[in-house]
Amino acid sequence: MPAIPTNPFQDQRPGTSGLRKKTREFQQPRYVENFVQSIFDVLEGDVREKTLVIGGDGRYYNRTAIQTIWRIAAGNGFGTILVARGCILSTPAMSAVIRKRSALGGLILSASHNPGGEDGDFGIKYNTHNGGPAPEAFTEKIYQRTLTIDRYLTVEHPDLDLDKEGAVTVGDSKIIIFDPLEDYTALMQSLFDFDALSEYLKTGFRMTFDAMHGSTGPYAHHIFERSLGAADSSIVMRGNPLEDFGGGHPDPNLVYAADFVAKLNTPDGPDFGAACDADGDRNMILGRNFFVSPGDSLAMIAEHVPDCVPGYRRGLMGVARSLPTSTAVDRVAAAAGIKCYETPTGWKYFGNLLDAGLCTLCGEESFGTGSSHMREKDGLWAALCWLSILAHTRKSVSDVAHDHWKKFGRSYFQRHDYEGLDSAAAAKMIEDLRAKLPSLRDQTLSGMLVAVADDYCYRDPVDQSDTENSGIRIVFTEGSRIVCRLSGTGTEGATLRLYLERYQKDLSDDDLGLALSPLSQVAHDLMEIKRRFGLDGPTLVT
Ligand code: G16
Repeated sequence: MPAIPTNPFQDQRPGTSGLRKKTREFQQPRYVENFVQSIFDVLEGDVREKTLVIGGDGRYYNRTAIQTIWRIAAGNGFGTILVARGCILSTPAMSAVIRKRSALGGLILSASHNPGGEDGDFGIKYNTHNGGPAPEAFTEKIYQRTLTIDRYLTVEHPDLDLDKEGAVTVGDSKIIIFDPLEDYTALMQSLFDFDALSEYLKTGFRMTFDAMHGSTGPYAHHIFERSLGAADSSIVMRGNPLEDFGGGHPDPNLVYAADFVAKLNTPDGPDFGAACDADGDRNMILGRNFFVSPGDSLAMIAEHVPDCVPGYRRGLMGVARSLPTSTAVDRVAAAAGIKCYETPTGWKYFGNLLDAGLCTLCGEESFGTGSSHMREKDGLWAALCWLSILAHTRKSVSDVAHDHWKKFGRSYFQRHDYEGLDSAAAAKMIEDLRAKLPSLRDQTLSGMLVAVADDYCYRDPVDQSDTENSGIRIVFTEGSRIVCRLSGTGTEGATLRLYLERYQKDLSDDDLGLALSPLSQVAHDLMEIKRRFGLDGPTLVT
């Protein structure tokens, strides 16, 4: 196999979820080759009998990179290389395929919810044998290898037709272009009662799904229209994958999916709406004139799925959420007598808990929800969970939420993002806040008594590994919290994420912004955001 000499790049350290950069950085000669070869160099054991899966979210440069990557995989001698037809494989579908076909791992080409195109973002993420994102220790090994790499292995072969299913043998490798919908759909059919959902969709109930021109469009058409037989063929909006996502920002939240939200916010709008990001792992849940915040969605799914979804009839083993995610699910866990784990940000931290059978459901404030059915968050699965809840209870989305709040109380929650900050100044702000933490304990801030002020350290209950500095938290005695950290997925400057939560046991219809303004003010003052960056408020609120 030809070994092509190369020189290392210094900037290939993976972040929260793989290596994400501007597309143009990935377009540099040997940039993709170096990173992919570094992954293969740190894999343990012989890959000749092993299977590798390759797919992406359909963004610009996917096809070019995939033609490069299958050749490097063949150059490294993988026995079987599975490439998704049309290069489209959502992140959850990748997880399903790896698990079902016992593959060694998979490469997902995506920058998730970040915009695509030549001036947009690109990314490569490696998922391991359990179908989940490579853990921190593994990504660090990859990074170390990128710093010393001096050659990559490849094969000489013309481009493959990536749109036609079939198989070709190159050297010792069999390359198979496969149907990306099959394994994922079968997995959903094994969990949900498709007959009941199909009946419900015939009762006049109206739903809509926004694929934001990312990878979930083909899955949504297949599942909602072909498998569930939804009569309304306009259920799926923006269902055709586009390399630039139609110029949009494929992030399903109130800001970037505003036109979708508007569709639900009309008197005769659909009863239920769900949207997914480009690679299909994030989701947003809406009712008519009603937004379900991600932490609430996790809690409500946890409350209902044992009754409403056949795949969870045996109950939940436990639940898990990342530190910044609202504590709503903690109360459902307490009522059910199961444990709730609090992890650092990043789906990779749920992997051990799920593998060890310690938890069944997990979720994050960043619009991610998932379960033990795979090792990624799964947007369409979340939509099917909600559809099942609505079909089973015959309630509206708003009634499901209000009934939940009546029973458990409500966590008012918002994330405030301050984007495009100078990286050094943002790091200094975090450092200064960290230094202040010991003096905050037992202090009263804006009438609230501080119970905990620290930088969260997580000890994985399975392998006992420690993850330090995973988010500064200031917790008040009455249950309110301020959590802050810098984003690990951005590609330009730094983004400060400020997570605000206020718990109220007795339901009131307080305005969300008003309910959280004392916390936001405390955070602003403590961090001196105005003095440091001249900003009066966040650039994005979700
Ligand atoms: C990734 C991770 C998530 C994480 C999110 C936010 O999501 O998979 O676990 O919550 O990033 O990360 P940050 O706050 O560091 O930007 P995705 O959907 O981008 O892959």
